[in-house]
Amino acid sequence: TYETIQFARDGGVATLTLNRPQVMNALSSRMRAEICDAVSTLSGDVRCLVITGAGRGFCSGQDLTDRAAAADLEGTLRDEYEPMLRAIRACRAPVIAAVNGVAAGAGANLALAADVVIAAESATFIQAFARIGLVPDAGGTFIIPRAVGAARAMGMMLFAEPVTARQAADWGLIWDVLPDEAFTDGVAARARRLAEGPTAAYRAIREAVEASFGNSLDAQLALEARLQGQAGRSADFVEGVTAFLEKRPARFSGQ
Ligand code: T3D
Repeated sequence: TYETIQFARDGGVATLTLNRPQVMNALSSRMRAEICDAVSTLSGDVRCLVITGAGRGFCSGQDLTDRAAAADLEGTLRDEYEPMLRAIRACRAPVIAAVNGVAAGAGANLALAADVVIAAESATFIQAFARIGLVPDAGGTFIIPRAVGAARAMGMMLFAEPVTARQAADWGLIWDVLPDEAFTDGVAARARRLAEGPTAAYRAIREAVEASFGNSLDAQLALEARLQGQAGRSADFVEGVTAFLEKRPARFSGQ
């Protein structure tokens, strides 16, 4: 059982809730280990993972209460943050970050590591690091410039001010914004939708998009051909085409 997160199942959807609301779900060492464990041991019948926060915040980043004296940040990143982020990027199921409130520092970048980010209208994203004399980490300097370009990435990182959910969506940093009152139901509907989808194809889509930033066109076309070869041999492709021809919704197994 977990101390710092809650983990719940509802059909094919698993929800991981960061659960230290008294500190805006700040990331402790224990929380990183628990996230890593929950994400990397997902059972095969989970077909969508939602990560969200308890209370009014999503995640305030590194727990600063144990950082007053100089700490081994390099070691913490390598041994604790990296495995957590890699576990999310390697998750068998598509990952939705449901950003219910402020996402600051590594908390923002944890959200941005998800496949799809959906934020409540009142949520904000803060690259808070420079406020305390640090450098954005947890993948932020990789993901953010690719998503929004260097000018906006630098502005976010140097000024370290809140970017609203609406602004983040307009910039292409996140996928969607929902009104606060429609957030829970809207996220649940989207999670169910992904949980009924072609899970293996979703993984291949993630692989292709991720690889695209480092690939030449030739290499990317070759990767697409290989991944499509795989998808073309899947049960879900047969079902997708059959359902289309029979004019009915597809019933994907995720295989
Ligand atoms: O290993 C390493 O250290 C390297 C890795 C670094 C990664 C990082 O993430 S560095 C960046 C760390 N995070 C921050 O700098 C953000 C700090 N928090 C804030 O700026 C603000 O709290 C928020 C913008 C997130 C929210 O502001 P607000 O006004 O809505 O709430 P609040 O009153 O500031 O926070 C509520 C409580 O949570 C408060 O405690 P209190 O006064 O009720 O007892 C606050 O101290 C606590 N809290 C918020 N963030 C953290 C925290 N406690 C510990 N660590 C936090 N990160």
